Order: sequence, then structure tokens, then C-alpha cells
Amino acid sequence: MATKQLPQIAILGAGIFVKTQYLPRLSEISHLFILKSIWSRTQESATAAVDIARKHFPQVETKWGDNGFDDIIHDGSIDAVAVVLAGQNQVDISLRLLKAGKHVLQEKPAASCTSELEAALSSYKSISSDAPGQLIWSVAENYRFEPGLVECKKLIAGIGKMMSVQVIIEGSMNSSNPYFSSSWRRNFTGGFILDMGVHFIAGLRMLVGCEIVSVSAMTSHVDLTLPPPDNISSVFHLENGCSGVFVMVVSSRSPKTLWRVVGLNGTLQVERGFQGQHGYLVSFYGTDGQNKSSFFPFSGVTEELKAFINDVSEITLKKRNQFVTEPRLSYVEGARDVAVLEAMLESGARQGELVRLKKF
Ligand SMILES: *[C@@H]1O[C@H](CO)[C@@H](O)[C@H](O)[C@H]1NC(C)=O
Ligand SMILES: *[C@@H]1O[C@H](CO)[C@@H](O)[C@H](O)[C@H]1NC(C)=O
Ligand SMILES: *[C@@H]1O[C@H](CO)[C@@H](O)[C@H](O)[C@H]1NC(C)=O
Ligand SMILES: *[C@@H]1O[C@H](CO)[C@@H](O)[C@H](O)[C@H]1NC(C)=O
Ligand SMILES: CC(=O)N[C@H]1CO[C@H](CO)[C@@H](O)[C@@H]1O
Repeated sequence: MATKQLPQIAILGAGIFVKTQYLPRLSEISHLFILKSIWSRTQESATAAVDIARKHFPQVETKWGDNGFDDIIHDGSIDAVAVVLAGQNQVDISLRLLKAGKHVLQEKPAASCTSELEAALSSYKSISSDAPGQLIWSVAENYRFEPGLVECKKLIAGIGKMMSVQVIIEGSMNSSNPYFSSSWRRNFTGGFILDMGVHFIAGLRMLVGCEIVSVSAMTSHVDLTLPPPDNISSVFHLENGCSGVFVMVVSSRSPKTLWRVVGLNGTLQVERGFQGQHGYLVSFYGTDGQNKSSFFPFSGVTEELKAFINDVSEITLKKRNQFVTEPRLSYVEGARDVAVLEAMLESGARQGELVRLKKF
């Protein structure tokens, strides 16, 4: 019997996102890799995640604590590791894994601030230059893989010269949300604005296809059950000369996720919706007064995981030298999302002063 070689991966983390997203989505593509182990700080939480995973990955091992982490680091059969931990610890752990020669898919945000991003990128550079082959450090940002946003990227040229951009986010991060009590998100500078906001900035950057050069913002703390700030209103300026607004309320009674770009020849809008499934409704309004809409169900997490596993397979199994990895997964892309929000938060702390973006 021919045995097809598959990359072997481990997951670090056994929280809500691993149990409700990683494991179900990975099970859809279980023919593409072998899930070797799941690690958590405590045996109890690692076991709870492994119990869920066993249905699709019968051979998965339970690892916990310092010893379990060392086992993963020293296990030469593990090609890649998904790091799905508290935002404050991810960079440190990712760098330790990279040093051990593992490819890493780290959950967003890429880091908690730009000084950490700078240090991270310089460590990665030196680790990579010592590594015998190509070493991947990816940031898992599913919005860059959402079919609705990918479709918009294809349509954007049709609106002609860009005149205005709006990003309106009214979240529903109240006590019914499973992440509401997450302690690390509450102990994060920028609170939910940074942790959730990187998704919407990723969508914005992808849609407009150029970088943000400067921002000005007002922030406030209104809902005292949330960490500060919980709302932000920002003006941003794009490299292409166009400007726009980014408004985000962490917890509202009116859930809304919308990007809208108005151009000389048309308008493109993408809005979260529900048509039997959750997804994005993409609408194009043309010069002839016509509008066209299509609905794209969510599948960003699956697509992003598939892309990472493909990159790992190409490099470790097919030994393809100088293989060009998926650009939407690159660490630098994740870094740029964080830099935009940090600049907005910084401007907010200084009553709207114009802040120029750090370039990554
Ligand atoms: C915008 O519309 C004008 C006039 O209809 C046309 O000449 C031009 O090519 C269009 N530009 C784009 C980018 O579609
Ligand atoms: C919050 O973060 C600080 C600094 O990152 C850390 O020293 C502290 O232990 C954290 N507290 C909690 C409750 O996680
Ligand atoms: C939280 O927000 C959702 C969506 O708006 C709403 O259905 C739910 O009732 C809210 N829960 C609380 C406790 O306010
Ligand atoms: C889009 O066009 C349809 C007719 O083709 C019309 O019924 C609808 O109101 C239009 N929607 C908007 C937002 O203009
Ligand atoms: C920056 C900003 O928009 N702040 C607003 C946050 O929400 C409260 C309550 O609606 C407003 O008073 C603030 O102006």
C-alpha cells in the first residue's frame, strides 16, 4: 500500500478558539496532514481538547506543562506548530519554536505592540539566516481568506478612482459572548479594539490594496464592563491619496460589519449577513444605476489553515527550494494590521493628534 507522506503538526493551546474553530475546521481537511499532539498549560485543558479532536484524529497525543512543551520542541517528526495562546505569550513561544526549526502558524494579533513587532522581526531574521532551509512564520488572519473579501479585491478596480472609504464595526462583545470573560484580552493594551480590530484593518488593507500612512482618532471608555477603550472613531489617510473613516464600537445592540469604498465609476460594499449561513454580502453599484449583489458564506479559517499546510508540505516534504509561501499569511502582513491600530490608539490617547504609521 502506498503511504502518502503528510506533514505532522501540533497545536499549542486548548481554549475556546481551538475547540470551536481549529478542530472542526481542521477536521474538514484532515486528509492533508497528521495532527500529532495538542498542548496546554494544564493537563485538564489539554485533555478536554484532545477528547474533541480524537473523533477525527484518533492518534493525537495529549501534552501539557513544561515537559510537554519540551517534548514537542524535541520531536523531530513535528514539522509545524499552530500557536493559539494568550496574545501576550505568542511571540515568545513562536520564536522558541522557530529556533527549534519548526514552522509556525501563530494566531493574530501578530504582537501586542510595535516595539514587540520590531524585536520579533529582527529575531526571526537572525533565526532564519541560521536555519538550513526556509522557515515559515505565518500569522493566522482569516479575513484575508474570506471569499467575500477576496471577491471584493477582484472587483475594486471597477470603481475607478477611489474617493472615500468607510469601515463601520458595531460589535456585540457582551456577557453572552464566549470571549467576554477571557482574562488575557482584558489585560491587553488596547483591549478588544486591538484583538478584534486587526481583523477589520486586515479587511480594509486588502480591499483598498495600499497602505495607510497616517491616522487621527478619538477613543473613549463608555461600557465599564469592557476593558478600555471600547469605542474609537478614526480618520485614516491612504498611500493612494484617498482618506476614510474607521468606526468601531466593541459592544452594541446593533451588530454590523461593513466596508464601503466609493469611487468615481462605482461603489463597492461588503457587509456581514446571514442567508441560511453566516457570510458576506458583496454589492457593486455601477455608473449605469445597476447594482449587483452576491453572498459568500464564511470559510476563511479553513482556507487559511489549508494554505499554511500547503506551504509546509511544499517546503518540508517536496523540499522545494525558494518556494514562494502564501503572502496573505506572512508575519509582516499581521504586523502592519497591529501598527495601524496602535497608531489609532496612540492618536486617541493624544486627543486626535495626527500619527504617522511605522513601516513594516
Ligand atoms: C470610468 O468611467 C469613465 C467614463 O465612463 C471611463 O472612461 C473610464 O475608463 C472608467 N474608469 C475605470 C477605471 O473603469
Ligand atoms: C497582566 O499583564 C501583566 C503584564 O503583561 C502581567 O504582569 C500580569 O500578571 C497580567 N495579569 C493577569 C491577571 O493576567
Ligand atoms: C449580546 O448581543 C447580542 C447581539 O446583539 C444579543 O442578542 C444578546 O441579547 C446580548 N446579550 C446581552 C447579555 O446583552
Ligand atoms: C439594487 O437593484 C435592484 C433592482 O435591480 C433594486 O430593487 C434595489 O433596490 C437596488 N438596491 C440598492 C441598494 O440600490
Ligand atoms: C470616540 C467616540 O466615538 N466616542 C463615543 C463613544 O460612545 C459614546 C456613547 O455613545 C460617545 O459619547 C462617545 O463620543
